Amino acid sequence: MLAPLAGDDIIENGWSFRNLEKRAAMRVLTLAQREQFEMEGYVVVDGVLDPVKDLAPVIADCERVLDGLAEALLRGGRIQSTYRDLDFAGRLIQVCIESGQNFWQDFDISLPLTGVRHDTPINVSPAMFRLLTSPRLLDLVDDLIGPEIYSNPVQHVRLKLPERAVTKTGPYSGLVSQTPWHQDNGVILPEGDESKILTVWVPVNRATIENGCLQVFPSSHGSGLIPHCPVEKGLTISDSLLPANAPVPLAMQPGSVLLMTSRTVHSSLDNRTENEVRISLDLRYQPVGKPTGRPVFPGFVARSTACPSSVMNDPAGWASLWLEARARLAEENDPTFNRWKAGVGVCA
Ligand SMILES: O=C(O)CCC(=O)C(=O)O
Ligand SMILES: [Fe+2]
Repeated sequence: MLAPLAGDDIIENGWSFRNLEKRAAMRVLTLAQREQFEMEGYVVVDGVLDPVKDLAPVIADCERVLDGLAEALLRGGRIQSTYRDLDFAGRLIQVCIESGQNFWQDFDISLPLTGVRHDTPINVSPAMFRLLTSPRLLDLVDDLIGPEIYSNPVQHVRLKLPERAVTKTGPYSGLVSQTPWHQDNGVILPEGDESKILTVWVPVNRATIENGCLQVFPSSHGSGLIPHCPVEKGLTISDSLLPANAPVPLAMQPGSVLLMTSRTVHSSLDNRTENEVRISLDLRYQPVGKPTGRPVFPGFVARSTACPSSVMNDPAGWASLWLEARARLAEENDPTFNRWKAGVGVCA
């Protein structure tokens, strides 16, 4: 509880009127939004981020990564031009189709779960750090989990490609295509089960039913962790264990944010467009001091009133944490990231 400020009018439970007003002013979610989150396990909050101030730098950063990729591919004779005149989506699609490759890892803000090498690309850039630590996002998180906020390392940048640009042979990742039904709790180790990890899904451009927006089963978060099975795209819940109600697709505008509990069952649709790349970040935050469920990857304190000096403010410090993890993982055997085995129980 906040201590009353000197000179405040004290009311009987120890709160001052001024503090109560201050707390009310800090609330970001409306009562209806908070109720929806609690009852249905998710809520879309509009107008959280500023498309120009908060999201345009993320797109510019992806353009910078694509510049580097296109130049390297041109030098290697894999493409005929760097396609600098095309917009981001057109250029990425062209580069993928012509080179026959997809490039999720170059843009991502996490390492892969297997086969980390000393030169595995990871885009831990200042622009990405600024989005992860955006005060507007953290105010929203603060409203649900309180002011001691840890950035959980289960996080991604996803560039969902139209089907025609997804490679049919060679390496492939769920980060560029449809995501199967799962709970985020299903993709971490059991030690994080009670950590109250909040998923924050951020569309960077518009997410539509056509280009592969998310869909959720409302109120699917109440019955605990459902068994998941390893499949080509990662982990999924088998059809027979999916909730009986109807899923809801969540078309979203840039600036809006989806908040989900770690037990909410969700997936994403196929990108059925010809020319759109759905760009999004999925981030996770949890109270400080609890296991993340992915201990080999680094998180950081994003906000703290109890210990302000513990907060990571430096983009380079954040990048170093990931580069150190990469150096360590490149020398080790692949660690275990989840609890599910193919071919046993419901996965047999
Ligand atoms: O963006 C997607 O397609 C899937 C995202 C997801 O599963 C998540 O944010 O937890
Ligand atoms: Fe997810």
